[in-house]
Amino acid sequence: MTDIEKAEKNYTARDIEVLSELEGVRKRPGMYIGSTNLSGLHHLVWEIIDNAVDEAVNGYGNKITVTILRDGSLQVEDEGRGIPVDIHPKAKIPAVQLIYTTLHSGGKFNSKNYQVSGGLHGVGATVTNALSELVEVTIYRDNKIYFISFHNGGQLLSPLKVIGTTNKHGTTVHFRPDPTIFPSVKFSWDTIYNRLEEKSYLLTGVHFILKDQKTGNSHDFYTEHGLREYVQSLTQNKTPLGDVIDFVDKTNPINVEVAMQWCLKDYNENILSYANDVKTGDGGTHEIGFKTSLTKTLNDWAQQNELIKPNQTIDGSDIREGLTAVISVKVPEEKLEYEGQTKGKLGTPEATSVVSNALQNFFIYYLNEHKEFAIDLIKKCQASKEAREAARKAKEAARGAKKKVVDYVISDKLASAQSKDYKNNELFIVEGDSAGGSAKTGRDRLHQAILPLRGKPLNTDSVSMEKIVSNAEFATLIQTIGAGVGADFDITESHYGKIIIMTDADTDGAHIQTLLLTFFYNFMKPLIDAGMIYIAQPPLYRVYKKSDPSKHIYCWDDKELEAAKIKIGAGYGINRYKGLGEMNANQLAETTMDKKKRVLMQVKIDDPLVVEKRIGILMGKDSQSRWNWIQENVTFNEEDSFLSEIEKETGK
Ligand code: 28F
Repeated sequence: MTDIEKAEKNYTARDIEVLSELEGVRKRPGMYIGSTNLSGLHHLVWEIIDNAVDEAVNGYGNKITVTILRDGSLQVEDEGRGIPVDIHPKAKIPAVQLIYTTLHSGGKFNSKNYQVSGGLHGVGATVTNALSELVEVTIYRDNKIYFISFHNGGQLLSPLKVIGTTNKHGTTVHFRPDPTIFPSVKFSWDTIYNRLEEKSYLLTGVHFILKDQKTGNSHDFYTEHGLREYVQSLTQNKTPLGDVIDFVDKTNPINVEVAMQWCLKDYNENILSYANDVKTGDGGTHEIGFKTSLTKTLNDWAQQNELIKPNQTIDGSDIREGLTAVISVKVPEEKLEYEGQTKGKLGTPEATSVVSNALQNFFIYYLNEHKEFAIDLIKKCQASKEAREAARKAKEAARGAKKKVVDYVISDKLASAQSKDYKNNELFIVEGDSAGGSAKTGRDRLHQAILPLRGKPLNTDSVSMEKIVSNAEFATLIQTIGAGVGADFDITESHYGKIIIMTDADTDGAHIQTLLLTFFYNFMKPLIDAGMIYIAQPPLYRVYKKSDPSKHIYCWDDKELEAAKIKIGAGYGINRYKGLGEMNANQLAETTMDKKKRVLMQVKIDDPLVVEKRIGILMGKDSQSRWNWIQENVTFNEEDSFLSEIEKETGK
């Protein structure tokens, strides 16, 4: 029998089955990690961290260290029991090899080893392995150091072996994502930093340490009072009404922990929820229990204490306006259910009543113990109701009697879209009159409206609603969008399906973008949540044939510039666009507005904690903390001080 025949014979059915499972993950990575962009790349990290977190949640180890190594690969270490290494009776391979090469082997289905686990139910390790070009697992248990490694998408490289003795216990996983799967394999310090910060709020008493070998940076996240500190960090730049209210209720197999705080001059409701330390961004049964119980409890208390008339009620949306709350439930494995495909929405039915009762019991007690606060809170809710009604009346009035005046204000600036098909209409907010003029000329008149902004809009962070609506630029913008503002904002009334911010690609333009985004975040946040806010990306360069300028290529970055020079060949010229005004109407339309050719960046909130803090620091009144943040996070280069003019290079 030849060597090849021998090798083939060795391939047991099992190996082929393992191959196909790993192959399956590599063929459709999106099914497991959502995408292969940077967010998908970091899912590999979350899976490994979640396995380490599961071990700590169950009481084994209180230190998890994440290191970005010099070569860009990543390492996660925990001080748990160490992944089991015993030979699995059926599969005839060590447990760790099973966990890293088969999809449904995590063993986390049976709750004997785990009370709660938030990961992809044990498939996380295999997914990370399948999508990595190298995975090395070092296990410290039973006074021995075990080592096993995989490469090329999860193929066994070095079978499990003992490489030393130790009195430590825990698991270390080092992995390098596969560059043939991920366009970028560059881990982001900020992304991992924010995730570990969030984990440390959810898991008190555990040190989450992040290190970067290249920069020498390191940070240790540790909280004693979890969610209370989480809410404090979310409201640090706001005007709090009362203290953070928090409680834990473990009287039920489903454990509940809530922290919440109301703030004034905040028109959003900021409710975050988690199930087994994994964010449930689409809410679910625990959030429903929280919201219904909060409304019922406050109304009952207000009635009992005769702070509202018998037939009067306080509206849930008025109660939740200005509320920052974090809800965290721990659901035993066998009760854990999700709605829909993602794990973003908790489906466990009894979580509703468990959270509802837990909140009601505590909140009634708290209100009785803090009558002053309760009265202020009810006043705040009534003020919210009045503000909402005032804003609605203003909107009705604007539509009614004073129609001409308002239309005059708008028409003076706005070049409106002819179509009434609001969903397909787009509003371009353009910096400056010259660009505004070109945009009006070059636009698709049926679906595209242009609102030129004169100068810099007002910084609206932590200013009152009155100041906003009396500011000409924002009053026009609010009327133009037509969906109200703040508490009265109703996204279904928006006159546009897309709102596109189009500014120069310079520091002034960037500043205007942040001022507009701050306004939308504070007063029309549903537009951001619905993904309706975009930033136009005008080209940076135009490379053209000097002898025949009709031959030209637009470029959006330096890589495209180099490619365009080659494509146009000898005798090329380059325009460097410093501002929209340097493009004529049809260049602007062709490159930045035409649906078929333009590049738009959609504004999304990946991490509410980051946005909340970032806006507070960058746009708030405390210039010292802004200065500190810029010192720590912004690297200025000479390019910023003078925008280098690209000379009209003669083609080489
Ligand atoms: C850096 C990443 O993955 N840590 C882990 C353990 C510990 C156990 C375990 C993991 C499969 C069948 C349960 C040990 N001793 N860090 C990690 N630490 N997995 S992953 O068990 C998986 C078993 O059921 C462990 C006793 N019970 C569980």
